[in-house]
Amino acid sequence: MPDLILHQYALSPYSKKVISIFAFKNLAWQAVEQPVIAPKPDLTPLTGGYRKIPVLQIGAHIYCDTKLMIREIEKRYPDAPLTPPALLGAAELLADWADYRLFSHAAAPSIFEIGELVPKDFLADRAAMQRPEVLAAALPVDHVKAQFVLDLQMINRQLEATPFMLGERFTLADAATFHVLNFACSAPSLAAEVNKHPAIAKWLKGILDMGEGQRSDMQPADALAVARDAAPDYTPPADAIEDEALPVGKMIAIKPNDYGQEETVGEIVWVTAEALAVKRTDEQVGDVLVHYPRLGYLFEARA
Ligand SMILES: N[C@@H](CCC(=O)N[C@@H](CS)C(=O)NCC(=O)O)C(=O)O
Repeated sequence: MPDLILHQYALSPYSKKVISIFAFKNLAWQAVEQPVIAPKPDLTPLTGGYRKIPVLQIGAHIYCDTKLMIREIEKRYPDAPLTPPALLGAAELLADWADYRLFSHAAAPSIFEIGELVPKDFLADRAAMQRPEVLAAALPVDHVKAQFVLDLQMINRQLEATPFMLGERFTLADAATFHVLNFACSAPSLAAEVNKHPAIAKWLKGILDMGEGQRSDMQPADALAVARDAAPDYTPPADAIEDEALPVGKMIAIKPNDYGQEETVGEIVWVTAEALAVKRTDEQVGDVLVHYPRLGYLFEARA
């Protein structure tokens, strides 16, 4: 049975980012279908609260946020390396732009248009994930769509010059840009905008044609059993640091600094400059080690 378990759902753009990397590396992985809206009773025993999708599970190790899970996949499966070291900084910066800024321009107009494809309570669920001040400051959907069209021009300028976002080969920058544009294409008017650019359409098709790697399906209860039957490895990584603000052994609460601010509470096991891992114990799955990136997350001491 493959070790990689991805908790995802078919409409989830960020899941497609990770799946494109499974495809690129031709990895075997198990797909667990999670609900599109909260509650997620077969996910939160693993994360302790975090509800965003996807979540990567490897035994009793739980990885939140795609930027962290992709680094972990790269570490564990170094064959067919994803991004050459000389392009990694640029790829991570571009991925951050795609995940946040490009996604923010694609999300509202797409959801506005594909209303019938999403569950009845979807809009209320997503509105409840936002901080009220963000909702109050929401820009008109036509303006946001116009920004997306401008983003396409920048992407096109690159893809007319090189086959991939950073040159001759697929990297993290492609995975991140791909998941947003692929999602946007589920809305007919945004797909029409994308298809005005043959270089983008060709690139998108090339990534879709890579497939999904060796995918098999797993029941949520079986994934919980995998976590219950495994023991986390608490060994700190070689680049672990001491950080006065995040002392090992202390209890902390972790939550995203943008939307979907459900907390994970756990005991700090190790910290690096860019990530940390907390131990938590759950009645269904026993001890798990939950991993978070530091970029994009808030940490608060707990008694
Ligand atoms: N920064 C996160 C963003 C993940 C994210 O926003 N995922 C969307 C779905 S693709 C989500 O969780 N939506 C709410 C939900 O599924 O409950 C990451 O990179 O993993």
